Amino acid sequence: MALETKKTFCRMCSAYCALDVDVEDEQVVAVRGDKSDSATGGYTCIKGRQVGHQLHGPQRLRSCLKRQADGSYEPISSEQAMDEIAERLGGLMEAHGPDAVGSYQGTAGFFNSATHAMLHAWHKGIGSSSVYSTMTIDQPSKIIAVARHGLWGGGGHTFASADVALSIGNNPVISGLTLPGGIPGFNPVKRLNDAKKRGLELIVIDPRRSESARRADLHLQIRPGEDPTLLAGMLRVILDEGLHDVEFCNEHVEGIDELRAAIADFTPDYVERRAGVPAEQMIEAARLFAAGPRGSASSGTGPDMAPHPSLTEHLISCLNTVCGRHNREGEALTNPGVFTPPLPRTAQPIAPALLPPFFGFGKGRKSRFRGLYQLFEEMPTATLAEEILEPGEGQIRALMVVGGNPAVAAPDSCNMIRALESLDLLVCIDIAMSATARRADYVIAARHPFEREDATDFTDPFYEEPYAFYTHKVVEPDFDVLEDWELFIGLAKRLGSEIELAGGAIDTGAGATKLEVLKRIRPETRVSYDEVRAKSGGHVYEDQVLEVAPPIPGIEARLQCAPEGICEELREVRGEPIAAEQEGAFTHLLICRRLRHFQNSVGQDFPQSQEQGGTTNSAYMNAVDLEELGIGSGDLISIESDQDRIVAVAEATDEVRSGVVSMSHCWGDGDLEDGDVRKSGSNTSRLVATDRDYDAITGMARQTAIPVAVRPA
Ligand SMILES: Nc1nc2c(c(=O)[nH]1)N[C@H]1C(S)=C(S)[C@@H](COP(=O)(O)OP(=O)(O)OC[C@H]3O[C@@H](n4cnc5c(=O)[nH]c(N)nc54)[C@H](O)[C@@H]3O)O[C@H]1N2
Ligand SMILES: Nc1nc2c(c(=O)[nH]1)N[C@H]1C(S)=C(S)[C@@H](COP(=O)(O)OP(=O)(O)OC[C@H]3O[C@@H](n4cnc5c(=O)[nH]c(N)nc54)[C@H](O)[C@@H]3O)O[C@H]1N2
Ligand code: SF4
Ligand SMILES: [Mo]
Repeated sequence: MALETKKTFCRMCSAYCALDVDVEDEQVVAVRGDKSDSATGGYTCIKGRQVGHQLHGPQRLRSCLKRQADGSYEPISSEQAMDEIAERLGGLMEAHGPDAVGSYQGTAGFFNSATHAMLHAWHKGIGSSSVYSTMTIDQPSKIIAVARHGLWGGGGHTFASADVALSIGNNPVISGLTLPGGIPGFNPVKRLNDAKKRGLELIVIDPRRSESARRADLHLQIRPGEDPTLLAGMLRVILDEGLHDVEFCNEHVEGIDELRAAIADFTPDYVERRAGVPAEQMIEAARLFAAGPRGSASSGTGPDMAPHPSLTEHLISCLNTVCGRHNREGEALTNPGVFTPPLPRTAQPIAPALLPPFFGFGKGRKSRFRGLYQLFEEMPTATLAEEILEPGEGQIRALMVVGGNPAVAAPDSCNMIRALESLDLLVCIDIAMSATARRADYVIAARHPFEREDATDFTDPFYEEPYAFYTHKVVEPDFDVLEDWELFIGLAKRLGSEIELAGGAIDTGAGATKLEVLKRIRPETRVSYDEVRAKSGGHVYEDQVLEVAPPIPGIEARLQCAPEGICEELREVRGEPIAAEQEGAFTHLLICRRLRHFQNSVGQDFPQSQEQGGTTNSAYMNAVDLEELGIGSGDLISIESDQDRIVAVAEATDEVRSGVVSMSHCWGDGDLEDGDVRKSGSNTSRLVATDRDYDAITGMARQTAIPVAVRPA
């Protein structure tokens, strides 16, 4: 067959780079960035360019598999697999109730436009609320911040129009992660360079001189985990010096005086002692940010994996609000969303009480652990292993893993592995034999993104323009695979349960096309799926740009600077001993990071990624520390936390200060013991405890700034 070039977008990370893909005989033979695409402009990374390997390489799952008594796997048809799985799920639910059936959705699940909604609808249909996802081991505190602070109807300042951007523990140059107002992950270097050319001042707060920090005008190299202290100090400077937007605050904000009192003791000297940022530098950053006049503070995973993440995120909201970084009446809302409902966007606060139930916390089903509750209609993932292992009412006995790899991703991963291995039934739908799949009773071969239709609905709010892309399939596999959500239709049909979506029920007997499913998930969109689907490639729907409307009269809401819990937690933080001044067994802090060549556990087996990025997740440390330990780059070290110990390969870097170890996650092949670290890396999640040092609202474990002792191995 002739060579054909097709347009699609990469779904390996949330940068969703637009691609031109050469296809011959249903094989991807070449992948290039689509230069004509207005969102990503031809940008791709080394991971995305190896998508052909991910699709057609020897590791690709080409059949569903069933685990045999001796631990080996035999191929099984998807129909037969669903028959058997449904039978076992039915039996377990009859014996133990529906909550005994749980699910965990991972990152790849979010990159399939239909999976998240279908998974939730399937769970509602069987009556089980045991839904878990990466949302609660990633940045749940961002949603909690909205729930406590409230939201501005007219949206916040975008990066494109910013004079200043404050980026806290976010490295979009590598991660591609876009957060509102932050450096866009879509073609990040170009967007950052363009912004700097027009005068943007970039402030980065990061313990590592990251690829983004290197490009900053001001880099505050904070001690890991001290963001609440530093941000409280910056807010104090802004409020003390009267640099805030007094008019906006008087009209729309509540609790500033209480906040002011709670941060009074976060003096520049205290911040310097505790967070390791020189007082003058902190003051300069506060003044620079407040000067604006446009621009936002935003954060990534760094501060959200550290202690007090929900407090940190609240302080970030406060920084934006007291500086009035919200669009006013008549200003342009450059991206109201394309796949969002056509609701009015008004210049007024939306009070927490008026937000949809999704934002609620501290209610719903109560976890059996740590007094935690359901969040975002899910249970907190930091409790999943315990919910599986602990006998009693609500114990999970069957788990469906969808586009995720909890064996290496979950906090306290050894406990997670024990939990996965103890299940009555583990089903994993994946495109390859992941560390989790290798423990499953049934492995369902999933459709690869290039074998699916998908839309940019997941990234819809994050573009700077009303951009959308609906991709058709690039290739059709000649083997038996399912889309993740087709598994749920198949199981619902066999169990006789329903799948009810916002726009109506799915006929589980007849099945549905992807387009039908998407329309039912989001029945009201600004631009219809049909219209977006009819276009080849990505498109900007310029007529969707809105002017922020006048406030709806009669709604008296204010943004909250001191909602319940905030001032108390600030005082708690202020009362803590200064970690840097304590003597103890733990001499270093291990921080999280992303690696250019790998996406969590994905890509560790890609040939070019291995060639350029290696086959391990090195422990990056300052050369002074290595010398003190008497070890060199490439030597094995032992890293011990109060939870566990791992072996890792040390690597010298001048990007972190003495006392810091920077190391990526999701490596190590799911070993309970030290595996071959040089060949498969080591799993930092083994060092993470779930039952100490967790966020009281989200249960988020301390996945960065982990106190560790480092020794030669
Ligand atoms: N210590 C520590 N722990 C962390 C983090 C950290 O920084 N430090 N980060 C946390 C964060 S932010 C996250 S998001 C999680 C990641 O947690 P997970 O999402 O659970 O981990 P991934 O490795 O991304 O798993 C993706 C899986 O999906 C599969 N896959 C790829 N494409 C498809 C597809 O199209 N369909 C299906 N069905 N499967 C597919 C891949 O083969 C892989 O097995 O880890 C968290 N854990
Ligand atoms: N190449 C690549 N891209 C990815 C991924 C990947 O694994 N590889 N994973 C994807 C996923 S699941 C996610 S959630 C996103 C995450 O996207 P980002 O949040 O941008 O992820 P990182 O690049 O790890 O950036 C986090 C930064 O926080 C810093 N940091 C660590 N601890 C602290 C702290 O205590 N305080 C502060 N202020 N900073 C701290 C780290 O040094 C690091 O530079 O990336 C996604 N994109
Ligand atoms: S940054 Fe790389 S992995 Fe992410 S979408 Fe773009 S090409 Fe794919
Ligand atoms: Mo993530």
